[in-house]
Amino acid sequence: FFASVEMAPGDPILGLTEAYLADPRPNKVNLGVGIYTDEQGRVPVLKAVQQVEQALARDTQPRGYLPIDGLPAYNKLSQQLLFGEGSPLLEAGRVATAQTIGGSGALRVAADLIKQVAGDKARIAISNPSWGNHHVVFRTAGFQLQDYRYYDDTTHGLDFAGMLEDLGKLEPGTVVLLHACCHNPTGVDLEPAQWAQVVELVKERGLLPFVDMAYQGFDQGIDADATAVRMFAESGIEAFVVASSYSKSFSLYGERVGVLSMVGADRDEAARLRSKIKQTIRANYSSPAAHGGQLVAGVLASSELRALWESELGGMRERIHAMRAGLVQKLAAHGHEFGFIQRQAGMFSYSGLSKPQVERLREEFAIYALTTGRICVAALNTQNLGYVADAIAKVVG
Ligand code: PLP
Ligand code: TYF
Repeated sequence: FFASVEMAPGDPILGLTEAYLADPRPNKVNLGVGIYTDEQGRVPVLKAVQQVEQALARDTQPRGYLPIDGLPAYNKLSQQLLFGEGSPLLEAGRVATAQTIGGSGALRVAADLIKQVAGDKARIAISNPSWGNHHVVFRTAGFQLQDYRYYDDTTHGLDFAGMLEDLGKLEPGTVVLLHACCHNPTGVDLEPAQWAQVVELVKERGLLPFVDMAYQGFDQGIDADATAVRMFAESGIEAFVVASSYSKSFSLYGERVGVLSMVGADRDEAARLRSKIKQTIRANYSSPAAHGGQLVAGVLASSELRALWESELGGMRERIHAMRAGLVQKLAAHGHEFGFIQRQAGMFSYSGLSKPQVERLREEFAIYALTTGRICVAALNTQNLGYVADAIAKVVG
């Protein structure tokens, strides 16, 4: 039966981690995968999360199924985090929200649902470049894919004119995938004034905005990083979609904690959307995982733990900023100008390193980065920073 099955290509990012793990050199550094590690090089367990976890372990709960759309408290608290407390959209009941299996699950559930509605006309425009799984998920769900210009490799910044021009040519009804903040893989984001222009264009042209927010709180803070979501909410646009993730912001990668929110024109449309979201989840995996959802909801529901989480999240954000500044400064001391790394945001930076330079980093220095030049600056710490900067200085000559 399976004799004709061909070998599928592996995930390039996760494959690089396998190579890193197998590397015996003691000074190795993994700047490949998008995982935040702390000063000791470990994936942190947040204190706020630990407290909820200990409470859950003390009063052992029965392990029933969650509802199809997840924990009600998780969904409600997530809505407030995304749209802001007292958001008129929430008051009007226009948002259908479900707990999903990571941000990836939110992307896939929404993709299946939108494909069902749009049929053969399902198209999506994705930034060039973007996270590779965006293409995989939407292509697999049956979408036609298009690129829009985004990154300018001469400035290591945004090609905003190109972006507007490309978005302005899309067929009405096209889905536009937008990274809310901390763009993966470039680290290049829009300023609020640029968001305002994109929101206006999307509205005029009748496109469906689909905001992917996997890094809320990793650049400037919970509210500032949600600027795009808040602007779409205030724009008068009738329909948009938000896929979000707590993998990074709660350091709960393996617990698969994500959120899908679909905004409809009114309460009735949102109720129909909610029914379709549930139908789609049922057809994929029945219901989400309980443990991670309880951890997040437990933190967000307690004002004390929420404050503790916000301060821990702030600590991660500040450490990333410090590592960006440190890398730029150390490279400058070698006579290399990398100031753009400090203008980029979040876990990633498109470093401008070429494929041969990245290969030299790996072969000569056991420093792993993606061949596109993407580095995860959240994997730098004061112990490996000097080594990485010296190595980069050597390969750029
Ligand atoms: N969207 C983007 C842009 C990402 O970088 C990631 C990365 O992990 C995700 C979505 C998916 O998040 P999750 O790990 O929660 O599925
Ligand atoms: O881009 C990254 O590194 C993260 C982690 O299939 C990731 O988003 C990478 C690949 C993948 C799933 C998650």
